[in-house]
Amino acid sequence: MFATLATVFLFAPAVLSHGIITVPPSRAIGPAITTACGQAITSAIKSDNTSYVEQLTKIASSDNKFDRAACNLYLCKGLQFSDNSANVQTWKAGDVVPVKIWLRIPHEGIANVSIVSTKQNKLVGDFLKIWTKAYAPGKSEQDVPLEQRDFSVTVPSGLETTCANAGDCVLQWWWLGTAAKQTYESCVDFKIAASGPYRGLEFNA
Ligand SMILES: [Cu+2]
Repeated sequence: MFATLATVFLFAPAVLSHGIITVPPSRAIGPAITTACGQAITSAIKSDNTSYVEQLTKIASSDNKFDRAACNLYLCKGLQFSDNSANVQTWKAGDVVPVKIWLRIPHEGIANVSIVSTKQNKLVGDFLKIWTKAYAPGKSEQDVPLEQRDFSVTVPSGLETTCANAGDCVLQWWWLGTAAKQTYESCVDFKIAASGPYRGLEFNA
């Protein structure tokens, strides 16, 4: 009985809260994240794929297989493109993309959705969505306004070069529970479709 309780407490932090993009499908674990981030990180995300970055950072600090250069926990929680290369969305400018967030347990704070260049871990263009306060209030998912967890974003123009190749850019949902001091990130891999074959002719005509 004590062993069972101990186990429950040991894993309790992993099941306290949290969130992830469920639509479109977001980055998941695979062999590459274990190579980059170590088995402890893979196991933690496997047991709770809605966990937060600060917790993963703590876990990484006690795993000597964690490779700081290869695993940036503040970019998609260290989840790797090569584990997700079969799961890439193809969009073009102006596409309206439905996004669903599973807010398993809320923490009130701030959030945004943006395009991030993965090589530089830098925002590309403007936020597609931004909540500067009152994001994810309450105690259960039902307390969170629907438009904070079920919304759409419009694919901006100007990404045709930067995001031409899968893996170069992600759609990132970022959430900080300001009181909880917990950061959540979830990433969707995408590429921008090449322009249609007649478009250049139309513009030149
Ligand atoms: Cu939490």
